[in-house]
Amino acid sequence: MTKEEKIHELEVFAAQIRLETLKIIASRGNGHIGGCMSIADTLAVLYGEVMKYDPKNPLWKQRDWCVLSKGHGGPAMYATLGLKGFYDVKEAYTLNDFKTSFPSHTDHTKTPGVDLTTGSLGQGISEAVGAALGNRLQNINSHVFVFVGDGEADEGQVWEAAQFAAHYKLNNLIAFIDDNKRQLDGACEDVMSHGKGLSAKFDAFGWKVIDVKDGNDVEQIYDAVNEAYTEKERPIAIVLDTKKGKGVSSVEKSGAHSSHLNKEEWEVIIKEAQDNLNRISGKENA
Ligand SMILES: Cc1ncc(C[n+]2csc(CCOP(=O)(O)OP(=O)(O)O)c2C)c(N)n1
Repeated sequence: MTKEEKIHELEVFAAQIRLETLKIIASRGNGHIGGCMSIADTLAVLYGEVMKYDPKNPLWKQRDWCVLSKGHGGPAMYATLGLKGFYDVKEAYTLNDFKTSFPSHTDHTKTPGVDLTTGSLGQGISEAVGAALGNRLQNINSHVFVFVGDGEADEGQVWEAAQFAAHYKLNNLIAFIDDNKRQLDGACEDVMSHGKGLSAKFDAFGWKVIDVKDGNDVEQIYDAVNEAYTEKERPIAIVLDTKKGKGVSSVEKSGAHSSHLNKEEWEVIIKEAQDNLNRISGKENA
């Protein structure tokens, strides 16, 4: 397969993740569309190409790990894992129901393939750092990937984890910083500015930093991961310039953190995602 064909396959996968994520959230009626859509392309690159894992053996010791420190992106993770065969993706159409295996925030004890439990912002990156150190101490040759939100990066705990990871030279840890410029209450710049920016901060903490100009472009994300793999000493922060709600035009426009939609509104955005999938996969003219 050529690189061009692989990239196209990943674009299709990202569109499938978006569609399934929306169906999962729609089953509940409300949820974090914006923060799920901004990470769909990176999840597609990870689970479509980069990561080693076994859907039939989610706890395989040699696997790569993926931690959603911004745990409210759970539905995007459930769509990805379901599409890759960890379970039937339709099982996740029980989002947040009583006794469901698919809570709104990712929970290792409930969902096959979810590597760590997250949801209290700031904690997931600390858990990921521990996993990376633990895997290294066991001589496991793998990577731990972790998603951190730009709003989440207001949490002091993120920077304790960053300092620790640099000190222990955890080059098996790759953090994706979902720099979508928005958090729950509005623009990150207005709520709590990151000063010179998240790239400068991770650099100051001793990480290798890779800036991705379009964090919703699978090829740029894929190239960034390959560059990250060449780093021998430092943990790596891939700072993704993303769009909150990417692919859902109404949410892109509003920047909404959590969306409560009525039946008609759900139909409109699910149709948009289905149309996008058809267009990208080339089915619309078939
Ligand atoms: C410690 C903690 N405080 C508050 C929340 C509630 N909360 C959930 S998501 C969110 C905003 C996070 O913003 P960001 O990390 O930028 O996420 P994104 O915009 O990518 O969805 C907040 C405040 C939480 N989950 N944990």
